[in-house]
Amino acid sequence: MDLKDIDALIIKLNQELNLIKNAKELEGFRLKYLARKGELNDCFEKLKELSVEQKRVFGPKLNTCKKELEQRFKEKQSLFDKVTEEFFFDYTLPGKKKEIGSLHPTTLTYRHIISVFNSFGFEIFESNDIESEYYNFDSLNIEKNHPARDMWDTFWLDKKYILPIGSKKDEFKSINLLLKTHTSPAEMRFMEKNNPPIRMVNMGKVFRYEATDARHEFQLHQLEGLMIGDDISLCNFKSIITGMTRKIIGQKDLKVRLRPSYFPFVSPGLEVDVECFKCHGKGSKCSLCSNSGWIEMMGAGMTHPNLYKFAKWDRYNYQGFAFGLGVERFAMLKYQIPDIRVFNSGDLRFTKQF
Ligand code: FA5
Repeated sequence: MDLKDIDALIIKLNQELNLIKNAKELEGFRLKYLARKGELNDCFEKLKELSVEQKRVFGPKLNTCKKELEQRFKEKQSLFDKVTEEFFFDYTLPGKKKEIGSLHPTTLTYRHIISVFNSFGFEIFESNDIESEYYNFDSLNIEKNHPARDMWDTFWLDKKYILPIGSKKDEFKSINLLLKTHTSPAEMRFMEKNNPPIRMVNMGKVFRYEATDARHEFQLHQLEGLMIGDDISLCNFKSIITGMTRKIIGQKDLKVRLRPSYFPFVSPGLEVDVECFKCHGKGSKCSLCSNSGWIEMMGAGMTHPNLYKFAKWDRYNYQGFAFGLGVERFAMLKYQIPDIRVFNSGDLRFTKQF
């Protein structure tokens, strides 16, 4: 290597750098000279072949040359970045529209249902998704090993993962926990803290270990209602529930039917059905109502006096009714949605319609 060659290279590189007009050319320059396999690094490789005296002369010269070039490269690069930004910013383009979300139909429906009950003087009570076996079953008059427990296929929880903060491990060993299978545990939790007259609604997520179809989901929302006093009758229940269902759905002449059923925490027990909106009660080849012409909306009945004992009330001769309705079922009816599985699908084409 000749000292003159290096001087010539420095002059050549500076001239090339001056002529560069855009970021693309600048990148080409970097790859050709400054990159790891670039020509400037080749010069450093060649240094190894020189004598010690020559290295003392050429080494510092090459280093200074590289630093200067890198500095000028950076200056040019920041200039192009600025120019590119300004050049490509088109002030005439329309602005980006910010998407505004909307409420999920389940939320819209339960808010609507709650507001209707609220206007009738029902107070709102909140509860947890995780419940104990006692509140979900025992305190609702559902004895251990009673076949009625099979009505709710249960997700039991492994206690080792969910010990509440501050709990003593041994004390907790005796409590079986589960994802609540219905909102009825809220009845007992409320009754333990309040005395009649009672008018309460509770909204919650419930979980069931069961297969899905057009009417069934394994995670759904229920709304529990409880009204207890001295002379609340089944007639009161019928008129309140029929009136409210028609009001919530928005159809004055909606066909509502009460049918006998069994739940251990009510006596007598009932189920409330409405006419299927898909087949209009005809019940032929209908996947929604399984050809029955009716869709079940809620379980209900007159509160069982045993519950007053579990709540440790001073006397047990009160009368009242309770009900647990499926919020998604109400939403299906209100918005004519023929399959419950779309609610949790996360499909924006569905949710954007509300
Ligand atoms: C119950 O859960 C009782 N706790 C209701 C009750 C409350 C009875 C108070 C008496 C007194 P059932 O399992 O039938 O009952 O559910 C109540 C309602 O929730 C059903 O009528 C239906 O509207 C809805 N539902 C039940 N299971 C599902 C499911 N898998 N998917 C969607 N909705 C459901």
